[in-house]
Amino acid sequence: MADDISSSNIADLIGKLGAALGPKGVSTDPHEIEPHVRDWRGRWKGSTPVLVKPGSTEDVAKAMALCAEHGVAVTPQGGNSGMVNGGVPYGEVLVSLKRMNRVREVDVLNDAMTLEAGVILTRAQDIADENGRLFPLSLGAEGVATIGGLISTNAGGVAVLRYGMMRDLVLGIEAVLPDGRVWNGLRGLRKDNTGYDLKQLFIGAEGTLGLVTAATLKLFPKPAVKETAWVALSSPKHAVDLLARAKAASGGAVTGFEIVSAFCMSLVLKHIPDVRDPLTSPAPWRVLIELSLPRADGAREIMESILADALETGLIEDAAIAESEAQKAMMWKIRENISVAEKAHGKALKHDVAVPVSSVAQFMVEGDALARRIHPGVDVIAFGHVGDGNIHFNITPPPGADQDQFVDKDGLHITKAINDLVCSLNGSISAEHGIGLLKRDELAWRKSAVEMDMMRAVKKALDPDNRMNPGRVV
Ligand code: 2HG
Ligand code: ZN
Repeated sequence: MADDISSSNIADLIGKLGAALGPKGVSTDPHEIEPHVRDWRGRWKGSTPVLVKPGSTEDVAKAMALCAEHGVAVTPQGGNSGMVNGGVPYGEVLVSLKRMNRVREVDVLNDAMTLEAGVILTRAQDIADENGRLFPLSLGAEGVATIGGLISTNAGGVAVLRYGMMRDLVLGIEAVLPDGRVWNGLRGLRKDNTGYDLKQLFIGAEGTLGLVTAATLKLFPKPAVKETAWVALSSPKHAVDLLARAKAASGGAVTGFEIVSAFCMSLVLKHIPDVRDPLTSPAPWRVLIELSLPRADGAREIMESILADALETGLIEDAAIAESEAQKAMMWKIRENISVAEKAHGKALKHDVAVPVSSVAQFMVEGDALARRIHPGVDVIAFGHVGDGNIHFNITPPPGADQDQFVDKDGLHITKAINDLVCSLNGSISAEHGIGLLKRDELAWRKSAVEMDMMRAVKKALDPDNRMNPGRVV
């Protein structure tokens, strides 16, 4: 790795960055840097000699060229809400894209908008809404996550079963390469068969190939109505069966299908203010179902008939349909705050895994038994995106255990066993959070040699000096 971090080289680089980007573009103030070198979950702490805050693509290009000239590595950062230790710097120059938050274009007839990397997801949703369209990506961290970070991690969230992941929502990107060259790939085309689809390399690359500075994103029609229900049921198997029935009975209108265990529910009730369970059922699972429909009339009947049929056949124990926006918001508040409640509860081993939807129930039952057998006393925080086969299967240490010791060492037997189970079901050890540093070593032996060879060849071709977020992913 051509990474010259000698202090005179760094001091020289910082001076040149300051001259090129101006005072707004560079900071060495420890107070300003502090929140950028910790992860959201409070598990990792890194360091950086300098925080670079470019205001434009030209600034990014200048900064990257200077870092290349000085042989210094770079870690890009968006909203810093990641979960796999991918955006925390460990001595690299930290580039935060947050100042780049302009709307470049909204092309309503083309159902597309072009935004800079620092635009926050909720703002992107609002811009679409103001233009009579929907930008469907939605997730718990949407108030802080940025377009650049969401692209770099190929974010998923709660609407993937209908609209896809970020990878499916991007028409074009602009990126700055490790040597400072700018690639303008901001094409708003649905069809473009002109060779390799290079933008896809940058999506989910976690900043290891270059810096995404802007993107052209797909827009969709706004649904006329959303019907939201909260369901109590006895097993993940019933949830998967309910999903299939809901999809068939609604003509594919299911836009959300999220499972929540009773333990998750108890954590949310304990740690999040002003929450109540819309159902009093003692059943061990809850599911949030959301249908998005183009017409208001008849929408309620579709949801009612799905639930009536499921009640009659014993698939569900109880159900409540939201009667107001406030009730819908309560259902989503519970779901979206599980991560926050888990954080308040303490440290946890994170497993963001995917299996085919048809194997979700088997995974959840066997995974639960495995974790408790390997480490008696643990609790399982199981929730997530059943419709995508993506379950968050987080494990908390037994009461009284040293939390750091558990997540960094003792609990790793559980992680190995869970991931073995996932792979035996033809699944993935990272569904939507990425690889970062956390899963890098495991990825290297989980993937086939030929797949790792191809990934390393791509990395070498675009970042020959290994200066872009080195050590992450590959
Ligand atoms: C969610 O679905 C997020 O709420 C976070 O992906 C999952 O904290 C987690 O494990
Ligand atoms: Zn998730």
